[in-house]
Amino acid sequence: MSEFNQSLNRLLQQHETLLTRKNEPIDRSGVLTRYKYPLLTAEHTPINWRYDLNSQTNPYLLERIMINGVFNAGAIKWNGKYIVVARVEGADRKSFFAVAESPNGVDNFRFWSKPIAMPETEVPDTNIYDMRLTAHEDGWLYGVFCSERKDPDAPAGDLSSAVAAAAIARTKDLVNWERLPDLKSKSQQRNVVLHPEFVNGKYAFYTRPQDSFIDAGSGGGIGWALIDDIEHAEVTEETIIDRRYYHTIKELKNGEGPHPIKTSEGWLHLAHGVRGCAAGLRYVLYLYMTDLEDPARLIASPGGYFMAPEGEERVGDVSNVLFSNGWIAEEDGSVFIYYASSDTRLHVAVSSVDKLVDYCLHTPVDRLCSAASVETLNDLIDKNALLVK
Ligand code: M1P
Repeated sequence: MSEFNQSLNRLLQQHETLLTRKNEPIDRSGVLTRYKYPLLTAEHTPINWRYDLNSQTNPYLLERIMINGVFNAGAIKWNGKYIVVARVEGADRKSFFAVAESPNGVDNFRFWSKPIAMPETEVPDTNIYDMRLTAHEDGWLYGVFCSERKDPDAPAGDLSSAVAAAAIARTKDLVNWERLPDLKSKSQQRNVVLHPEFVNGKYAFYTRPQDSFIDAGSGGGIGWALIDDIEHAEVTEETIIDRRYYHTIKELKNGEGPHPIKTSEGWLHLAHGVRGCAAGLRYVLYLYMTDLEDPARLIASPGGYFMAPEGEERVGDVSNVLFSNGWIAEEDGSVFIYYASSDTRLHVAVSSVDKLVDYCLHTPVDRLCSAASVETLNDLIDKNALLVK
């Protein structure tokens, strides 16, 4: 066998070993169970996406197209399979979407043969990322994602300023997508999510108004807007349903994760919160709940974070970041939370609707100052003291 073929066989075998590696739960106590291995990384992308497999044109068997990371994935249970639509980022900084599926949701994820060729609007996207999937009651499967374009008003020489908008596409098979016009909004938007049900006969979006590409600024937090026509979606009225507050985990920015899960106690939401610190921005995940009849009315707001970066999750392309835009609620009540760490890799944590709702309804709220935190602690200590006489 030629040296090229030997190297190729070794590469294919190593790749197969990685793809079929069994995952292991690492902590079964508490509100969720993390898993030992990331589900998807750059190394999980197919060999034939990265290598030219022709010995004539690639005699050294080098990667011709390098992948930087696989992260922030939308998720859905589809024909009995656990599907993620991952953000795959090339070494050239361009992100695109690719579908991967697993038989059990915790390992053996395998990419479909080709990435998604997402149609464009008249104004081409420079970068697309962070798709939220919504199987809407209108019968379509929607993908709402961020479209990033260079700021047309940026002064000459400014090659960084960008504009973020919410892009909308829909599909019946996750392969062929119909692109609809972007969500029209007075402000820039990122982390926009489509609610799965009509509300007062309208489409409902979770929004995240922002002053500029990076800065949420006066945006206030996670917003809510009802839309008449999904094919010409426009935010006319926007109310803030989950506010940001000084000296909290979301003081700088927050954003809706995947669409909320409907539970008997209300809509269960997963979101990310951002604060600044000496090490830069720190992204953590938190939960909240809204009313079943009025999904814009906050009914539970547990204080603090629900998940923060741990161990290797802390380090990556953009360190100190946990981000989630996908989860799957099973019929048996279990919840698979697909979260990414440090804009590099995708993980799963498993919990249940019952535990997550219990967490939301019984974790004390953030009372926004140290003295109040001590009071909250002392209340619990005093209640516990009555039990241990
Ligand atoms: O780099 C961290 C995250 O930054 C952005 O999120 P947000 O708009 O809330 O700041 C997004 O680019 C996201 O993809 C990224 O993970």
